[in-house]
Amino acid sequence: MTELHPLTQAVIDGDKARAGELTRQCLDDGEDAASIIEQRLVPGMAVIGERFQADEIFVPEMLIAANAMKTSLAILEPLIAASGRKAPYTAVIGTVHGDLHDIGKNLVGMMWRGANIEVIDLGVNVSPEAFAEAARTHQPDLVGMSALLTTTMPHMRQAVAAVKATGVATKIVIGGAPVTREFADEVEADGFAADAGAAADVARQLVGATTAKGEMTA
Ligand code: B1M
Repeated sequence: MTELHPLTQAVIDGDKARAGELTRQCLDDGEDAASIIEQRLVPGMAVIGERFQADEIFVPEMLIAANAMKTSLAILEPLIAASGRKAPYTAVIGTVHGDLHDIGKNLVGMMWRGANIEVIDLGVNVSPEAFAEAARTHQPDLVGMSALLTTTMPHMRQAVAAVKATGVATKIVIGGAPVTREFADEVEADGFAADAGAAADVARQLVGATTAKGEMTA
């Protein structure tokens, strides 16, 4: 088995202090911020996603890994912003109207960031109109919607319809504990993911299949 880079391993281990230290070391060694994200951090989150899907780890470990990656990103993002380089893909994400649950949505957002997608987080209780407005404003490659309550799933249907009505060429991914693939088909979402690891896979498939902005590296 190929040995992982120490920074990749630090993300997998959820070791925030080491992730920060190794990120600075990579920069000192002359690696550029975008390569550190693509070659060191993204592979770590990909491993985490696979382990989560295989039930080898659970939400706490995933959050801990996500926080280690956040520590590293906090160092790198200002450098990337200053260099004018952008992640090749953009997504907006939110929890639908009437729903205040955001832990799962935040995990999906983090996995998407880990897959080199810029994520604009609309927060919770997002109305169909607000999703549509965000689609018009940001022209994202992806729109992600999360719902945790059976009572808020109907708002998801309205939100999908509102985004489609804008005519923006984007792909809509939905998920959340009560959401099923059947429901996603019924409301004509483009993708469904049962968990955050699968959400990263679905995102890669959808943007990879429909845009020509570059290769996803995860
Ligand atoms: Co609420 N709650 N809650 N709650 N809550 C549930 C969801 C519930 C199942 C608990 C229960 O009764 N057993 C139940 C819903 C029943 C139903 O409708 N089927 C419920 C209820 C009823 C309520 C209230 C109505 C309670 C009340 O006030 N009477 C109320 C509603 C408030 C509102 O939203 N309007 C309420 C409130 C809350 C808190 C605020 C206290 C808190 C939320 C805090 C927060 O999110 N900041 C809360 C919590 C914590 C839960 C439970 C315990 C945990 C949810 C969670 O964070 N799970 C939950 C019971 C449970 O799930 N066991 C429950 C961890 C998280 C990582 O998983 O969010 O499923 P999850 O996300 C997963 C996947 O679903 C998927 O990936 C994630 C990672 O793998 N996923 C996506 C999620 N979004 C995705 C989007 C994608 C793709 C995948 O693409 C874009």
